[in-house]
Amino acid sequence: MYPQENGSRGIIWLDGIWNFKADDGSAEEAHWEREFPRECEGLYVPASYNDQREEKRYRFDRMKVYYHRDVVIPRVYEGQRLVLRFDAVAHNAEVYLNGELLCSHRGGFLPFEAEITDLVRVGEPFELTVVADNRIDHSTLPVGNEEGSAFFGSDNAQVPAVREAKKWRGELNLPNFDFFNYCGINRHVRICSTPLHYIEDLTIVTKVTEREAAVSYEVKTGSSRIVTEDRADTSTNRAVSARSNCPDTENATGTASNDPDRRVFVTLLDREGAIVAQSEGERGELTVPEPRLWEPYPGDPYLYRMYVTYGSDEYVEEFGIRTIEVRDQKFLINGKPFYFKGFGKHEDFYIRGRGVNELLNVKDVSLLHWIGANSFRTSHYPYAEEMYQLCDREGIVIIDETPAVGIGAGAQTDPYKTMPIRDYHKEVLKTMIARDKNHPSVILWSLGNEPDTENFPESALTYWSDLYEYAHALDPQNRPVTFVCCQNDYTKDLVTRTMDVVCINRYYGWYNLSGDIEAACYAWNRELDFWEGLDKPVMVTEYGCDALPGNHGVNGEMFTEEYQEEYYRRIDRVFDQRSFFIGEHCWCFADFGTIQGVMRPDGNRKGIFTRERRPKLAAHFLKERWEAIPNFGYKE
Ligand code: BDP
Repeated sequence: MYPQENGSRGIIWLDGIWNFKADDGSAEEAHWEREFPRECEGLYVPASYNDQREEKRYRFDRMKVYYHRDVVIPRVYEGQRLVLRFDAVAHNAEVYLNGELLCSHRGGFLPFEAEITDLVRVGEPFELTVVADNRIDHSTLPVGNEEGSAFFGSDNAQVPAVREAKKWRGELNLPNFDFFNYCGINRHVRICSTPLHYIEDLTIVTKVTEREAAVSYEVKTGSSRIVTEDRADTSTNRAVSARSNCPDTENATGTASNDPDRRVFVTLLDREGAIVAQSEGERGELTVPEPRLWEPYPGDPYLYRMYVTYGSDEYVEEFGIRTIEVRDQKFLINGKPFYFKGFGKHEDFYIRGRGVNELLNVKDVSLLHWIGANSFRTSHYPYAEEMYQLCDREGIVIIDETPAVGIGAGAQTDPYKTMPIRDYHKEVLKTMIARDKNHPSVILWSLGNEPDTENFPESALTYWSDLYEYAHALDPQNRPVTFVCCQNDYTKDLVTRTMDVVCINRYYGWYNLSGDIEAACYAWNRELDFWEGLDKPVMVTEYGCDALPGNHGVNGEMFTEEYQEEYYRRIDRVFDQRSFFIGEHCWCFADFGTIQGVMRPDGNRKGIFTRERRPKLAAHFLKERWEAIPNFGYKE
């Protein structure tokens, strides 16, 4: 559950300057987790470490880095359950408390936590060390390239000297994806307090009938391990004093008890704070007469609040009432056909790298409103939770994507057989859905981006169908599920057509048919003829071209702002001719940092905005276009 500060819960923020040192090869032997070296630097958390200092290694090396700080928990937290929560550490992390391993975590984009109630004494400092590993390979998501070839390299392995040089160079950390591998403690670190018996999870599902909505909820409760575990052999004052605050330790089962002090009460409030309905018990259904539905901006993204109490614990969740359905080649929100206008994005900015950036989120959502967009995809990983909260509130629709990007290693090897990611991919999907399930802004799950589906179509079908079924089974709201198909031979691909929405990334007029927008339009038409024959709604989740800001030309050649503007203007006309075509996401919202390479002058420059968020020429065209396209009923 997202951390909350309220009458029963507190937060100790661990953001700020931490001690930092990159492994120089001696960390393991010298046990830096126990004995943090005195000679170290101060680095800011939360943010990627890569661009904070001028050290070349921080940008290029494959390595572990160590973070360290002292923490004191104020005495006012005595008797509370204490949990250390990391919103995201990229990619793999180990956390040590006073030199002892507390927990480890795989994957850089989802939260993890560990209870520390009985491991610390309030009022007394303890040491926290975090080891973050930036290494990517065939077992990680996103996938790293083990073949030693750069994503945007011009390496010609036919040349003997090149082959030899690569061998000589040895292991490099090479992404099999097009964004900079920003790493470290990228999101907030907090110690969160709750009462010893606490609300562990809340699931909300809404159903709308003609005049009312049924809001069903399920509350999971938990108990601190100091009251659930046999702690007879523990002699710390901490545990003893906590126990004495808890009269019924014998009854600590992890579910709500019959004790009237530990029952679940639920109150549903409207936006003004007026009580709409109330209930008691861990699960139930509340009725909202004449509900105000959550609608994407410029409609009203109306949010209700569910206030839950359990014993002395309380939690408030904002949620929306809205329906989602895919039917007759349409994507329906609240029963009305929705047209997606927007972008694929990145979490990316100067100096902070992939670090959580709420200020930038506000700016980006403001720019989405300005340009008339209504949606984006969290390409290519789950974003920081604060962004989803903002989008719930501002009425921006989200396609929520797992970090499964780069599954494919060339036509020779079947990635579904050689990459050990199947179970891990499922685990990531599960955690993402568990994290984001209550957000009204999330309307479609994306299982991954641009995997190989062409060279090993049968393997691919087995792999993705399994995940597709799993996502449907996991999501209490049963949202539609998709994955994003890359520019391959779509006639060979068997997977894309099995998804609820066909999502395609296409670069006609850029990587193919380069510089020829007329031919690009022709290719688009031919391909859309193919998709029209299937009974699925289709949208483009990426199309675009690099434009260097300030680079102009009367005849709009590649890399000019004019080319980018004309590309969108003409291709969008093709989309307008097709009724089953339900949306357009440009690639990309803003320029972003990526691995260096011959096609990447200072990053990927396909942004409609520059990296500092200034509009390029195409932004003005899109604004005019999108302001004239309504959210609903565009193709009616
Ligand atoms: C697509 C990828 C995206 C890239 C984009 C590009 O999904 O991550 O940044 O191409 O080449 O294939 O700009």
